[in-house]
Amino acid sequence: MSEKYTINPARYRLLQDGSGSAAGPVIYWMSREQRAEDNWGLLFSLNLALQNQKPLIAVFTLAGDFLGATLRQYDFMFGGLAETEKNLEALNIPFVVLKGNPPQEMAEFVRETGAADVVSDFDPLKIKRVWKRDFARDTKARFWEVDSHNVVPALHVTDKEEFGAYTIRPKITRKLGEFLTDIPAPEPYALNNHGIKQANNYTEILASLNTDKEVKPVKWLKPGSAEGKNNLELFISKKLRGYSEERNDPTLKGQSDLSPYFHFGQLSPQRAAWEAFTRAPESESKQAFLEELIVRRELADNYCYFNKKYDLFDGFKDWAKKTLNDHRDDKRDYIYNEAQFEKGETHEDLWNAAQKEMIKKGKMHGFMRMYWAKKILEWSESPEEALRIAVYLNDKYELDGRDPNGYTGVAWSIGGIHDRAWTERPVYGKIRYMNYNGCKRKFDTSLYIAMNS
Ligand code: FO1
Repeated sequence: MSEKYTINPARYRLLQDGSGSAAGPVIYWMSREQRAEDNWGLLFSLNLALQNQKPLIAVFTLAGDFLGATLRQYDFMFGGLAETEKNLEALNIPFVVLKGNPPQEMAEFVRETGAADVVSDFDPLKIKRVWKRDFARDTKARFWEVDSHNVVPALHVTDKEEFGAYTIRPKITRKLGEFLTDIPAPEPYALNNHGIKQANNYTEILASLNTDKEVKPVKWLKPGSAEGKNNLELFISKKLRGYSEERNDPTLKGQSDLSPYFHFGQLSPQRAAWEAFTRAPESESKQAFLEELIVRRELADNYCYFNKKYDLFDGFKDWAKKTLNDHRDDKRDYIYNEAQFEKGETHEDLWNAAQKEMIKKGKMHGFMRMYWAKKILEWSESPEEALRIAVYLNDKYELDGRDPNGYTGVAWSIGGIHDRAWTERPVYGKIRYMNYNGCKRKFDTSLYIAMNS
């Protein structure tokens, strides 16, 4: 189609054809990508609206209890949505927030407005796929999906679950020339005469949620697209050069701290990759950052999309299930329950410090998250219980919880997903082992403990 914004056709797909002839508006169903800029889903919606000379409305369906999210995550999310609403308004695009059961609310809104097209964000999480399935069954509108999260669209890279970074990396790398590009900026949409003037009161909405208010918002990281961009700029100009040495030292501030902005879609991973790729000098650190940002992140989406049991023991590979079963009855030196883990009351100061960092900061250092999850395997009564506790704590306290990256990280640590078999040992079997001395060799553990006690 004669499109104003050039979008690679591999980024979008028609989920369900519909009459499309309805006189109503185009709806962009914003969910994973909660931003006005660098958003292929929004640009695709603008192209549709322009082509069909229709109004365009952006809609966010608010689930009151999203996978156990607490005040901490909703506070960060609403901080970003309030800013995005203003950015959309500047584009003359109204932003409607619908509370209730998302697929039903969306189907109802489509009926009310007589919408012809609904555009959604690609998202591999089970909950989102259920929303889309239920919505599709209950609408006549044409229903699209756009991948605005992955540099190379997840369903274009491969059509199956990949074994590991080493198998997906070449499939991504050879397409980077085509997909790692700049992203056009949207222009104000003149055609909107919808009459919707809805200023959402996010303070009220937040207060109305019956979410766990014990997990307080974090203060050290401000939400929103502008702040996400600021942190990206800071990282590229100040931290990137030391990234490869410092990123695995939890006593340093070497990580990018961008994952909460990616998780809520306040910042586009492609924007981050493009800026780093075009502006940073060639270096090992730059390669390491792009590996994390592109290969590891896409591998996580690939795992969650193609393995529907991504947060279950049964989702592990046969070799891993066998080895963990072989050692199911091994004697555990220590056994803790969820509450003891949650309070950081184990015998080990290093593990307790990591748990305290998660509770206090809402973001445990990436290196420590691997060690932290592996010790939960070692000190739980079963691998299933370990997996459940790790996911529960990660999603309750981490700003970037409930994310494909998080589920994949826990499955790597406890179930050896994307990893290989190692020398067999008690409890772990052939799952890769990590220990205190390994941490001591990598960083100053007593400093880390002091920083997080
Ligand atoms: N996405 C939505 O479309 N609606 C919500 O109400 C919603 C709440 C929410 C709360 C915490 C959280 O960590 C994520 C939440 N998300 C919500 C999903 C988020 O936008 C991302 O799409 C996925 O979590 C990443 O795949």
